[in-house]
Amino acid sequence: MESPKRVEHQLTDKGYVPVYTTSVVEQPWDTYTDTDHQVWAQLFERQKAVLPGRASDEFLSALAAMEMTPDRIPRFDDLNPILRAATDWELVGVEGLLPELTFFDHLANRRFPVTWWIRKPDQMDYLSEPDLFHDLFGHVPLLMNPVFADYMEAYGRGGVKAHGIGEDALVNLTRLYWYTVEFGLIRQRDGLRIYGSGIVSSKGESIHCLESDAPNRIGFDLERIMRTRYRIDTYQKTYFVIDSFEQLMDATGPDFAPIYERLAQLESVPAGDVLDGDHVYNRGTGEGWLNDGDV
Ligand code: HBI
Ligand code: FE
Repeated sequence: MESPKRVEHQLTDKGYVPVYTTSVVEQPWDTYTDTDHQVWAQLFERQKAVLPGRASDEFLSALAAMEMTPDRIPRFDDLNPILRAATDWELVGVEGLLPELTFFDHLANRRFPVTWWIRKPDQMDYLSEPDLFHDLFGHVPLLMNPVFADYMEAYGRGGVKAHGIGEDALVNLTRLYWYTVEFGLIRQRDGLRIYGSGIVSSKGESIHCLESDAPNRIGFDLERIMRTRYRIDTYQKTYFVIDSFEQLMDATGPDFAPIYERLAQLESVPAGDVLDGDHVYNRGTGEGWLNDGDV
């Protein structure tokens, strides 16, 4: 396997992180230390304790269907047959963040890039780039859900197209990823629930996003989301709520080119704003918000 080439430290939406070009690597499972397995176990148990009643039914049933356990870091080779049988997705091991086009191309081909290394014990609550726990526990379970799996492929195809259109289109599309795939909420009969990966892999935000009065919770609106800036280093100021994964899939149906053109004429929206016309589930108090650094 070709050793991955570290390209440079790029300012991405997760801060200055190394970005790799040689994307796929084998999961070096035998190199994981006892500490790595203990970090997996601690993060896994912590989320298993905090997610019932908070994570969406689809996430919880998909997580169970994947049969991952806290005992050891799962082997990608054990998980891929389960995932392929469910939705024809597969995991590929990567070194870390990928150039956007490489990332989109993986998604467009039903390959989810999972970082092979796991965070250190002193990074339990925050790290600047996605590690194995964020990707495998946060992103992979919902790929077992056929509708969400289709959305992720459609998103990848949209990303490849947006890459050809230009930076503004990519910014709009990255916001859509951020406010759905990473930090999305879904409405269930028994209340709002989490499906976003950045939330389900974080104990603090799993509680904050549903129970704090500080953030806005606003109904999903594609163009509103594409205009809305976001935070990369704190809890989100606004969470967007979908009614169903079908709603997400339908939203990616139309050609985005006219939408990008329309949005290019409009101001972006600060992360904490509430607009006329928003379907407001909760108008946040804004307690604890920092007024800098919305990207
Ligand atoms: N690369 N490995 C990896 N994982 C991601 O989640 C990822 C990425 N590159 C770019 C990226 N995410 C975001 O900029 C997306 O919005 C494209
Ligand atoms: Fe992620």
